[in-house]
Amino acid sequence: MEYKKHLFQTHGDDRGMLVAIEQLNDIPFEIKRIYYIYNTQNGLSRGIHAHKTLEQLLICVNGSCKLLLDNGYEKETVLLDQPHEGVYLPKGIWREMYDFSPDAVLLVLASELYDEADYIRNYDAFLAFAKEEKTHEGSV
Ligand code: T46
Repeated sequence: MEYKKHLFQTHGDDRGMLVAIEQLNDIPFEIKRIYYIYNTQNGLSRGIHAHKTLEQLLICVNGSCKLLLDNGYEKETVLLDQPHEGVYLPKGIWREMYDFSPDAVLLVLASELYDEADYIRNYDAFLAFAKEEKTHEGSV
């Protein structure tokens, strides 16, 4: 699977902890947008889509949640429960976020501004996209 876990350096002292993330140094893209998700209702899932071009880094800066990741060929589940751990998602990964703890804050760094046209929300359309991408990779 094409996602990548990043363990960021922590700067700790007797006051507590600090994590710094620099675009293109710590993550492979320029950050154009930041958003965060919190107060997620118990038992609900978010995401349930893929992106055509967007790259993102997800960090659960407080609490925990799970990610179900799917590239059209294989699926993996990732637990996010460390504020210094991020998951980089390239384009073309179907994602579902679920099992949010009540205190979960999911921070997302994104490579592009918000664009609804970049979303693939239909699973069959996503499978067709993944197949097309794989065919293209094979021909390069
Ligand atoms: C993703 C996962 C991890 C905006 O107006 N601007 C934004 O930048 C975003 C992200 C959302 N919105 C609006 C669009 C919807 O009316 O906020 C509302 C909720 O967005 P959405 O249902 O897409 O949220 P999630 O949690 O299902 O998905 C989000 C991101 O949209 C998506 O890119 O990968 O988090």
